[in-house]
Amino acid sequence: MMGMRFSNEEFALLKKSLTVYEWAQRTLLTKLSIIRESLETTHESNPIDYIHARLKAPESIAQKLHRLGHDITAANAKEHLKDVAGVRIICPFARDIYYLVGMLRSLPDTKVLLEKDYISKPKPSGYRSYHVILEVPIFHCDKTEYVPVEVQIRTEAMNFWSTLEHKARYKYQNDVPQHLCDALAICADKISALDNEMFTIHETIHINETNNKNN
Ligand code: 0O2
Repeated sequence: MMGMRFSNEEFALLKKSLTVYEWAQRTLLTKLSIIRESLETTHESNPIDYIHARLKAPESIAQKLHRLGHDITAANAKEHLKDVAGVRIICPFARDIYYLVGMLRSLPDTKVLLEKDYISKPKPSGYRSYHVILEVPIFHCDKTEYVPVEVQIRTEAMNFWSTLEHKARYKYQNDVPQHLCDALAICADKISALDNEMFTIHETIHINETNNKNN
């Protein structure tokens, strides 16, 4: 267990670098809240329901470094982990997720480092979400540093599933009994079907509204 923690010296270094991640996260959140407000005025229904942000806890950073086979140091966290700063965007429908990904790609001076589409290709667990790792420029101490922030974009239904599955993995320390894995995988498919059905209903309502306006 001791091997899975930062030494005091490394912990002090990590705390310093966490400040930079926090600045990057805050900068991105400001950009996203401006996008959200602007969409409020231009779209009939906002493609962003809400936004949640978290910095990975030092214990989780240590566990992930250990899992990946790296020494638990602040330098390794910086080099190997791209999700120390995380932002989660919850959208009404899957279509909105792809729309927002397009927006993230167009953000000026923010680079896209990596994209993972776990919606068109869900993980074997059933996990669905779209991940974009952005590099946010932060000017500090006379230089610009590009700081990674992982953005996870998903629907409320995908988030509901993911939260429960995460809880199961935490409770069983990543060794979730097979019958629960199977039940979760079935729920993931049902949730995806539900998302599609809700979207169809939404589109029907929208078409009827438009027809009524035109008549
Ligand atoms: P936390 O507590 O959310 O920060 P790896 O983590 O090794 O699978 P990688 O390359 O870091 O791989 O990124 P990946 O797989 O794209 O996903 C990283 C994050 O996505 C995870 O961070 C989770 O938040 C989420 N995620 C990915 N797969 C699953 C899954 O099957 N179930 C759930 N509930 N979430 C998932 P952390 O560090 O695991 O956890």
